[in-house]
Amino acid sequence: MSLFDWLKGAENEPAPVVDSVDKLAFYQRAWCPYCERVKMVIGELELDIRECDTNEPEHLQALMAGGGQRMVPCLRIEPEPGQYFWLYESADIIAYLRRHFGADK
Ligand SMILES: N[C@@H](CCC(=O)N[C@@H](CS)C(=O)NCC(=O)O)C(=O)O
Repeated sequence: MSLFDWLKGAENEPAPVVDSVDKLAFYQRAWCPYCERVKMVIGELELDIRECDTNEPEHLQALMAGGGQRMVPCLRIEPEPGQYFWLYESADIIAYLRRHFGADK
């Protein structure tokens, strides 16, 4: 959510549901405890999600341009080809992965 949306009191748009982990990309970087928290759940659920390390300028630039913040972790969700939703906050990412890709999905 942008600062402008927040000032207007806009609700968070719900993250779109996708049918495959191929439509996800996990933006993270080393030494980030919040990223590690999400990675543990990705490992537990045995999900093969593409990782994008924001120490690489190309990935940092994509995150900032698309998501609007440099903060990691961030899950990029692609509900339609070329259309992206950027989900920030480790707790929200974990809840999303468990809900849509967990054992009781
Ligand atoms: N509440 C966030 C905190 C995430 C966070 O603080 N990430 C740090 C890295 S450990 C970050 O990206 N800070 C902003 C920056 O470095 O520009 C979450 O749980 O995901």
